[in-house]
Amino acid sequence: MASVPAETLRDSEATQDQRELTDGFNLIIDALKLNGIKTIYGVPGIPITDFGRMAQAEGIRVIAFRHEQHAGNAAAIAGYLTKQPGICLTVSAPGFLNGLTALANATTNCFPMILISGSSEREIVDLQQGDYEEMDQLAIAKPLCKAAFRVLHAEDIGVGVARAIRAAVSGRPGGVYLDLPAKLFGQVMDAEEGKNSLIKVIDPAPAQIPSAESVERALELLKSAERPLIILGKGAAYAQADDDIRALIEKTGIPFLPMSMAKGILPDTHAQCAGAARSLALKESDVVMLIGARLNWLLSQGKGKAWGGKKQFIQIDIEPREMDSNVEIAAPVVGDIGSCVAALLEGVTADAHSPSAEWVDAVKTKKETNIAKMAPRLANDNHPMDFHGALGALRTVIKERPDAILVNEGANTLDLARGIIDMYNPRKRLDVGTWGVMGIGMGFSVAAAIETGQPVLAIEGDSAFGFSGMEIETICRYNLPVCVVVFNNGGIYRGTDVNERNSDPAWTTFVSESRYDKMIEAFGGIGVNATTPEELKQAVDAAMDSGKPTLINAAINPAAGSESGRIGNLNPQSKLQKK
Ligand code: ADP
Ligand code: TZD
Ligand code: MG
Repeated sequence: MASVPAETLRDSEATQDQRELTDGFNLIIDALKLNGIKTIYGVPGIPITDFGRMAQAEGIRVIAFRHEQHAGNAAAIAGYLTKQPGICLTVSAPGFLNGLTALANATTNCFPMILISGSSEREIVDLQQGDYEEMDQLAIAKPLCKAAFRVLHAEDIGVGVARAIRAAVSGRPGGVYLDLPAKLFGQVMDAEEGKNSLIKVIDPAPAQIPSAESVERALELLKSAERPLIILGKGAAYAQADDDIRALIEKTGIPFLPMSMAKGILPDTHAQCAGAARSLALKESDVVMLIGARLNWLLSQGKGKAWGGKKQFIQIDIEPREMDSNVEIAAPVVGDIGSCVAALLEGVTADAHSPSAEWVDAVKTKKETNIAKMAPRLANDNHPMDFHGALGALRTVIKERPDAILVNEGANTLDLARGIIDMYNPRKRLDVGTWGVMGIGMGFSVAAAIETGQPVLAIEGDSAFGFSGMEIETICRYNLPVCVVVFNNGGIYRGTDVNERNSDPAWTTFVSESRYDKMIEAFGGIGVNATTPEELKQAVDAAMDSGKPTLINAAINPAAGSESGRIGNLNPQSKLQKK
C-alpha cells in the first residue's frame, strides 16, 4: 500500500509517534487497484494533476486525452468490452461537463463506467461564493446517471469507490458519478486504518437467475410459434454468454437478427442469420425472442408497419422495468443473459422448438436475393468512389482480419457500413449506439486498442470524425494500432448543398476536397489519400500489418449520400419551405 511517511508532512500534520500515514490521493489509488482497475482515461488539471501522476507511478495506466468527452467515451467502451467499470477522470466544472455527455451516453447504452471528477470546496460552492470552477456537480450529474456519490472524508474513500463499482456493473449496467472535492485528496489519516477502510467488492455483478415459471412460459410460447425470430442486442454481446447463445440458436434452428453492436456474436455469414432479410423477418415473424435488446426506436418500438401484424414477444433482460415498456411482453424472462440462456438451453429441443420449414426457406430465399442484388454494387469501381465501392473494399479487410475491432460513426457512412460489413466475432463492432451520437470515434478507438490489444479500424464520416478528430494526437502519442478511414464526401450526408441566399456555404457542407490525411502527419502518423477501392484496401492492409497510427482520406463522391442516411424518415420537414 502506498503511504506517506509522517516526517515528509508539515510539522503540524506529522504525528509525534511517527506513525505511517496515508492520504486521499493514495487511498483512492489503493481502492481502485484493490478492485482491479488497471486503466484511467482522463484530462489533467486542478485538482487531479498530481493524482494522475501518482496513479501512473503506482502502475495504473493513465491515458491522457485532449478533451474529456473522448476520455469518457473511452471509459464507457472499456466497460462494455471488459464488464469492469471504465474510469474517466476529469477536473471540476467545465471538465466535468465535458465528461458528462459520455456518462449520459454510457447510461443510455447500459455501459458500466465511473466518471470521477475533482470538484471545488463544498463550503464555497454551497454558499455560491465564487470558487475556482465552482459548480454543484453532484446535483447536475444525478439525473444523467444510474447513481451519484460524493466522498468528503478520507476514511470514506473505500466505501465510495465500492459503491460506485457496484452501482456501475450490477443489474442493468450504466454510468456512475463520483464527486471528489479538492480537499479530500490531501486529507491525511493513519495508514493502517486507511488500509482497513478499503473494500474489495465481492461479486459485483451477481448472477440473476430467472424464475423457473418464466423460463417455462417462454419455452411454451416458443413451442407454439410457426415463424419464430430471435433478436440479439448489445446486452447479449455485453453478457459474454457467446457459446450458450450460439448453442440455443443452433439447437432450435431459429433465424436470428443481430442489432448493430450484436453483430458477430454469431457470424453474419451464419446460415441462420436473417440480417439481409431484416424487413421480412420483422414483418412476418409470429413470436419474437429479444435477448438483450430494447424495443426502442431502433426496432420501431415493437409496433407499426415494420412489424406487420400482431406478434408475441419473449424478452430476456436483467431490468424488470424494461418489460411492457412499448408493447405487451407475453413471456418476460428477467435475469442475466448468461443464466437465462442457460436455463432456456436446458429446456429446448429441436423437435418442439424449431421453426417451420417454410419460414426458414422464406428467410433464406429473401436473404439470398438481397445479397445477390448487393454484390455488384460492392464490387463497383466508380470514380470518384461511392460508399458501396469503398465499403466493399473494407468488407474484405474485416473478412480477412476478423479479430480487428471496427469502430463506426456517421450517417451514410454508418448505416451503409452496418449493413455491408459482415462481422465474425463478438464485441468487434462498436458504434453510435442507442442515441446515434456523433463523437464516439476516437475515444472508442483508443480504448478498444488499449483494452484488447487488437488492431482497430475506425470508419468515420467526415462530419463524425470532426467531433473527436484531435484525438489522433492521442493515438499517435500512445502509438496505438488504429487505422482511421475518413469517408470524405465534403459534408453532412452530402457535400453538394448550396446556400442560395449569400456567399456563406450551405450549413451541411465542409471545405471541399479536404485532405484529412495530412492532419495525422503533424503528429508523426501515416497519412494516405485513397481515391479508389483498391487504393483504400491497400492502405488499410498496410496500416493493419504495420500497426502504425494511420489516417486514410477516402475521397467519396460528394453527391453519393442521402439525407440522414437510412433514417431520413425521422427528419421533420416544413410543408411551407420554398424549394
Ligand atoms: P440494442 O441497441 O443492441 O438493441 P439495447 O441497448 O437497446 O440493445 O438493449 C440492451 C439491453 O440489455 C438493456 O435493456 C439491458 O438492460 C440489457 N442487459 C445488459 N446487460 C445484460 C445482462 N448481463 N443480462 C441481461 N440483460 C442485460
Ligand atoms: N451532434 C451529435 C452529438 N450527434 C448527432 N447525431 C448529430 C449532431 C447529428 N448528426 C447525425 O445524426 S449524423 C451527422 C450529424 C451531424 C453527421 C453525418 O455526416 P457524416 O456522414 O459526414 O459523418 P455521411 O457519410 O456524410 O452521411
Ligand atoms: Mg460526410
